This record gives sequence, C-alpha cells and structure tokens, in this order.
Amino acid sequence: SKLCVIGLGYIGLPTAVVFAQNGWEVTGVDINSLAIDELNKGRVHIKENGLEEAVKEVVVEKKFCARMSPVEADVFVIAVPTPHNHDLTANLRYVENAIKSILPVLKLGDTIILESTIPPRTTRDVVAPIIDEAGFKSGDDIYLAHCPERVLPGKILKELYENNRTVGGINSNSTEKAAKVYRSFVQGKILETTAESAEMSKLMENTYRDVNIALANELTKISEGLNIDVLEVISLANEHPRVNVHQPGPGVGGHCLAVDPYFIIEKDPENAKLISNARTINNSMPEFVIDQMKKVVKTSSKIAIFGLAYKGNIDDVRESPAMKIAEQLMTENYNVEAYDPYVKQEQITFKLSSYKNALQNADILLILTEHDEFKCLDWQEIDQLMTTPNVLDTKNCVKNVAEQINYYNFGNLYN
Ligand code: SAJ
Repeated sequence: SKLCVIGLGYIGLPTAVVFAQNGWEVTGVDINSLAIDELNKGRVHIKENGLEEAVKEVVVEKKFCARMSPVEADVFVIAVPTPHNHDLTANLRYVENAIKSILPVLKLGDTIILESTIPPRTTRDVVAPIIDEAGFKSGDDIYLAHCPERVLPGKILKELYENNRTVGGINSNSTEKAAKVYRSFVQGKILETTAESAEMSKLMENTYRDVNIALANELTKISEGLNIDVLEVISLANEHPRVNVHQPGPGVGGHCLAVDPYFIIEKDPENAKLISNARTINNSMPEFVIDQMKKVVKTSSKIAIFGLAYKGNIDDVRESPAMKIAEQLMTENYNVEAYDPYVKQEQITFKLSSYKNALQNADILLILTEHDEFKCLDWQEIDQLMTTPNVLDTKNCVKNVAEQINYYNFGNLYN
C-alpha cells in the first residue's frame, strides 16, 4: 500500500524510512527543497544513529522518494513541528497547512494519522473540521487518529520499532485503521484509545518528567543553602523501592519537555499550577548555574564552556539551557569560548571554539552537556591549558578528576 509522510524532520524522516522498510511504498513530503534533493540521493540532513544508512537503502531499493507536494496514498502521516507562539500557546499553523495540503489528493477510505504533538482536543476540534469542510465526513469517509511519537533522539530507529504505541482515533473505525497501519512494524504493544486520551497521555509523559526534574532542581537550590550534598541525597532517596528522584542539571531543554507542558497549561491555566511552577523552576536553572559560577570567578575571567546541545551525544540545541548560559555570559561581557563536538557552526550565532582554544587561559570550565567525550578528560592537559583549573560540572558526568583540579558539582557547590 501507499503511504505519504508530511514533514521529514527528526520524527517524519525516520518514520518514513521504517514504513519503507516494512512493505509500504512511501513518499516523503517537505517544504525544504534542498533536503529533498539530498534525500533522493540518499543523503541526510539530520544526524541520528543509523539513519543515513537506512535512508540510502530504501532510496536505492526505490521504496522511498521525497518530493515537495503530497501524492495520492492510502495513509497520510503528519509529522510536522508544532512551534509555540510568544505567549507559549501551540502554533498549529504547520499542522493545519499539512492537512490542507493533502485535501487535493484525499479520497474516500483514506486514513490520516497525526503524529505531531498537539494540545488536547486538537484532533477533534481543529483537524476534523478541516476535513469535513472539504466535503468528507471524518470518521466515516476519512479515518482520523492521533498517534503520538515517543521516541528518544539518539535512539529513534530502535525505539520506533520497539516502543509501545498509543493510537487514538476520533471513532473506533479510525482507531482500528490506524492501529493496523502501525502493526506493520511495531514490535511493542499497540494501545488503542480515543484521540483525546492519546493527545493528553503524550503531553503527560513529558510533563511528568519535567515536573520531576523541577523537583530535583528545587531540591538542589534548597540543599545548596543548607550545605547538604543534593546528589548524595538523591541517590539515598532512590534506594527506596518506590522513589525515583530525577537528576538536577542546568535546566531542561529540547523540543519536548521544555515545550509540551505549555500545551496542557494553555487549556486550563487555573488548575495547571504544579505544571506551570515546574516550568518556572527549570527555566531558572541557567541563572542558578551562573550565580554559582560567580562565586568562583571574577568579571574579567575567561570561561570555557563544554557542551551546547540540550543533552548528551546529540547535536540538537533547541531550547538548550547551555545556549542560554553561553548567551547570558556573553551579554555580561565575559570572555566565553564554547566547545561542542556535535554542534556545527551554522547552528549557532556566536563563534564555536575548539577544545584547546576554549580551555586556553580559562579560569573556569563549565560542563553543561553530558557528551561521552567529556566523561574522561585529560586533566593534566586541562590543568596546563587553564589559568586556574576550576571545573563546574552541572551534569555530574565527569569521572576520575585529578587532585589538582578544583572540581565542583551540584553536590559540593558550598565547598
Ligand atoms: N534532564 C534532566 N534531568 C533528568 C533527565 C533529563 O535535567 O533526570 C534534561 C536533559 O538534560 C534535557 C531534558 O531534560 O535537557 C530532556 O531530555 P530527555 O532525555 O528527558 O528527553 P527528550 O526531550 O530528548 O525526549 C523526550 C522523551 N520523553 C520521555 O522520556 C517521557 C521521548 O521519549 C519523547 O519522544 C520526546 O521527549 C518527544 O518527542 O516528546
């Protein structure tokens, strides 16, 4: 059967590839013409483990091709981004445009699956009416379901196959149809539900994590004031069989955890108090890191930053707290040099530094991302390059620190 994926980003492209690997004739659609040309040559604009090889294979075998506009298909999968507006409400422009773009090729009996993250009720209250206005009866003529993606960047291909999948239709026929589509490759469970429950559960998964990280970050601030080692406290508490305190850090980044909670908040700000506070706490962490750093360095100091991506071993800087810290320090006129082995110059507006240049004559090294490269550092060399070997490890990720280094993490900020 034919399947058309709209949006060839972090989620859409791997999803298209996986369908193509499993018997579907797949067309991928994107507005980025450059990316389209590259993809049809088997080259990939996204860094993700195993993705380029997989794309090459399905292109060569003619199971996948990319183009600028949708073609007739039995199933349409929408995987466009949902950015947020200035007031942090969801901007549904891309989702709406994607749906409108398939209307000219849509025919009776087709299935539309929304994978984009959306506020609760969007499938029924926003998307279904667009289909109905075009003269179809959604649920009867066109099957419509929300099937949120839940894959972890860095492990996307593996998780697409292995994770359980929630499938929520606007009626039971829609749920059935969409579930059948995913059964073609998903090895995990297919959880059948309503569109609303699917939307809300996806948002709640990320909100759960965000709120728990906020709790760890709040505990960090409290413990710092009381001279208590927060990292030890967390590991002790986590020895309890029903406790899982998350890890504190410089804040929460990425396009999911730092964004999704707002999609719940916008629907009921009155009641979403804990969720909203968690966002505020996590957003305050870059400032907390800078305040801690200022205990150790002077205004004339040079600061080396290791890590700009929002988490380890990926190149994504979206909503990254490390970027906020780097930019804030630059605004404050510190001499800042940032190094990240994954991030490329064109992704950011300031100049990326090399490993050595960043460390040269620095007074403090801020470790803001837990890239594997940072876990085992050459302390001898670092000590020689830096003016004063202060290290603030906000991710508690480095190992075997040499004695001559003044090492700080969130557990020993008070030393
Ligand atoms: N972080 C902490 N402390 C922790 C765990 C994470 O500070 O204990 C920070 C990370 O450093 C990072 C941020 O949280 O800045 C988010 O990282 P993450 O690894 O928790 O998640 P994402 O945003 O890369 O991917 C999440 C995943 N959701 C969950 O684990 C519930 C993924 O499964 C989703 O598919 C993805 O969001 C998404 O697309 O929604």
